[in-house]
Amino acid sequence: MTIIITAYERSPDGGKGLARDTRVRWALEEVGQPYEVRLVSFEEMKAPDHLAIHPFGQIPTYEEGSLSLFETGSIVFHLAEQHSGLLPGDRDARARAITWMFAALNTVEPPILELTTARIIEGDKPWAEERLPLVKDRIRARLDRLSARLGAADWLDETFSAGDLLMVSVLLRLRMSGILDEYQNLAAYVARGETRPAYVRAFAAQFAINAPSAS
Ligand code: GTB
Repeated sequence: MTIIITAYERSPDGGKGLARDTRVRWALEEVGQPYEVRLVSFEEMKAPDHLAIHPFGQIPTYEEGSLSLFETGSIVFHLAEQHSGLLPGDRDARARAITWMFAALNTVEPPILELTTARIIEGDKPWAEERLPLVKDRIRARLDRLSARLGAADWLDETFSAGDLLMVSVLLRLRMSGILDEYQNLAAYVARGETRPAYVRAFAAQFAINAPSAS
């Protein structure tokens, strides 16, 4: 069954791999599943055909025969359940890995997304400069705890899992801000994720479409 995902026709990040199709591509590469990509414009994302798959008109989506999914957490979880490589076999370790998936998306990602909102969407407001340090400190509050938990370990729970895939994907968004580099072990953790061959392939695939030089 051919797997088809959707991605931006041209991502606003110019190929930095920050749009959320990259984490789905990465998961597909980790579990060794070939896939095709349907590129969508901003107009197409809000058109009925796409809304039938993604009720909020976003990317990425995932199609596999009669199954359509949206939300990267759900897509990565589906892949991790269907194929080996992203969740441990041991029941308790598996539950902990799933817990880290939720922690990445529900606890760590929201304050990081606020930084984009504060900088880009609210950047021209008179109070924007005053708000920015508060937003950054809320991120640091999460990273302080995450850094303490990770310590000197390679991954969040012994072996690489879908929890790490999502956590690294979420943290990558922080690199440009300089906040990630305030935490040596988290910066090394993200770099470790980026050197995985599956990530390298996923990044290259999105870069081929989104790089400024791509036609
Ligand atoms: N919770 C959803 C999920 O995890 O799947 C969030 C999906 C989402 O926000 N998708 C974005 C989207 O479709 C694309 S990735 N936005 C259009 C809309 O909501 O109308 C977000 C994104 C965009 C651009 C950059 N960038 O340029 O750095 C980074 C991330």
